[in-house]
Amino acid sequence: MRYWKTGMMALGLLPLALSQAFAGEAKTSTTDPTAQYQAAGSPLAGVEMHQDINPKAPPMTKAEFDKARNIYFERCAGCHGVLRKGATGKPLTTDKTLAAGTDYLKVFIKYGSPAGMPNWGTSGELSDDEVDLMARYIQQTPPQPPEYGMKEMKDTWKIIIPPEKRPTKKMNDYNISNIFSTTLRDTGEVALIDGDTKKIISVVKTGYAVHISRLSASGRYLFVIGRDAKINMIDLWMEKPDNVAEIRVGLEARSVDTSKYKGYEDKYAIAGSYWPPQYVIMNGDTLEPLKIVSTRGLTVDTQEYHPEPRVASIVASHFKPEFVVNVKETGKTLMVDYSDITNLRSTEIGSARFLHDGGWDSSKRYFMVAANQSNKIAAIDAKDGKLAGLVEVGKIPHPGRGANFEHPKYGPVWATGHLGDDTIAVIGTDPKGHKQYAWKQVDTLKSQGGGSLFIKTHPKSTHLYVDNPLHPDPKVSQSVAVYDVKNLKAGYTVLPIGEWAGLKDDGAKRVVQPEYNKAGNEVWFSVWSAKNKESAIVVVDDTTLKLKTVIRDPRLITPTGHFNVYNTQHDVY
Ligand code: DHE
Repeated sequence: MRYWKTGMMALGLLPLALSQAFAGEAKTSTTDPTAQYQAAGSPLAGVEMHQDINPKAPPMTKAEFDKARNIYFERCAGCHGVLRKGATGKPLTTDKTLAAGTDYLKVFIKYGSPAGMPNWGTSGELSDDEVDLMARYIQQTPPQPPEYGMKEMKDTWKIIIPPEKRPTKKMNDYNISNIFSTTLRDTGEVALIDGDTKKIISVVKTGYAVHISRLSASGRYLFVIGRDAKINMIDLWMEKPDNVAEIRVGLEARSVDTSKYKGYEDKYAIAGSYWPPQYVIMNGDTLEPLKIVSTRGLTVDTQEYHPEPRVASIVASHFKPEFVVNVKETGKTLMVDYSDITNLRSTEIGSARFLHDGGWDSSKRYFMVAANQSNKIAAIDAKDGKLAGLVEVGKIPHPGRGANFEHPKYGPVWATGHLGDDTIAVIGTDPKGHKQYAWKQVDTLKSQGGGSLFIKTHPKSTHLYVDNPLHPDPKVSQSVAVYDVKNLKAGYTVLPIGEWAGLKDDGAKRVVQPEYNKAGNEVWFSVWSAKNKESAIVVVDDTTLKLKTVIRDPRLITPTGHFNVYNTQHDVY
């Protein structure tokens, strides 16, 4: 609060036009959930980039420039974009920054802004010298990371075990449909955990700051993608499941999936990248890159060119041989028909900017995707290839894949929590049986608070779990709220998952991502602390809501997401 006042007093001394160019309505600090979420480091920090000299900008030595570039990609690029054209944060192009000048920019960086810019200086994250450095850096022409095409992909592509040398049947005794792939974020690995015995089967090396795991249609191959755009393909049939192929599809990425339509099972894989902004279709059993498509183009609303529209979530349609590719900055969903990749056809469905994460409704016909900074959920009809609805929800929806359940009054519904407020939006998804409620927010539940990332239920369960890992109060971030979907009015019960983990360390113990086992009677949570602190996985009995097991192991470093093979393979949530 004190910082806010000081910052605003300082901003108040600045020319009105300039403060308006950067201003907005709400204050953010570096501890705010949204700032924490989006300001994760980008692997582009270490990449050599082309640099133009800008004679109008304040001078910088090469060493200063390189240091500032690193800081920019570690703290700023997530919101302002690689080319600084603006993403969820304001544009920082030189026409704006040179006009603002060093002194103005320093105040801005140090104290933050009402529009959501964190207070990097007063929070202690950047020293005064670093604030000065960054103020000068953003007046330089943005350095451009290199493009990354077929040659670069092929140079990194490795078939570790060719398809003909792989097992012809399952060579282990694991119940592979109940294996969990747990992201070990900061070690660049996944832990494959036996869901029946709760023992770690193996820890497999993957990309940097590994992000998500997805399954092939058959459930045999596990695909893992790191933020450095490295994809690892793991064969679960091997005696000890391990990597059989790998590739780097770009310089920074978040999403991967595989073809699921009848007749195309395990045939193709697809990955989308943040940089360069493009997606690539690959061979499903070798990861050989086949077709790269750029996503640069025009925004859905003002229809202006955006040079850096990042590829966010991707899912495989169950209705057609299509991938559903969500492009963040342009606000467009591309239905990419993979039945003929030489003559690739794609239907472009416009909804709202900043498409991010999402999941299917219970019929798997409608993909519900969050346009996060637009505070909307778009319902994409995968059967008719069009926008079915665009629903206004709370502040910064973040569903993960969301939660489907039968509402006593509104019929089949899908729900999302929010990063920016304490609500859960419940949306009607049944245009046939409950037409008047379809694509409307029919109910709002109160949650423990903002900073929620994932919400989950299961067709066999009547419970709905909502995490809050980015809430500033540890009591909230270290616990989870559970609702009874048959009696939503009763509110929620809080499960102290962090405490149940029984860790001696004073780590952050952020409780993240509920994930059911195959049977739908257990729920797994990561208790996520820093790299140098102990973390754990807590398993809850879904019937009694009591602690079932804690998985503790020195190899479980920074566990975040976990993906049950069966539920991920079949989109059960
Ligand atoms: Fe994620 C999904 C992007 C930060 C854990 N994350 C996704 C998806 C995208 C995305 C586009 C959807 C993929 C899909 O379905 O194909 N995530 C981003 C970011 O850009 C962001 C904000 C910042 C960053 O620099 O990466 C970000 N994400 C995080 C985290 O800090 C989380 C909590 C911890 C971590 O491991 O990094 C995190 N994201 C996850 C998880 C999923 C995910 C667990 C998959 C959810 C699911 O149920 O499928």
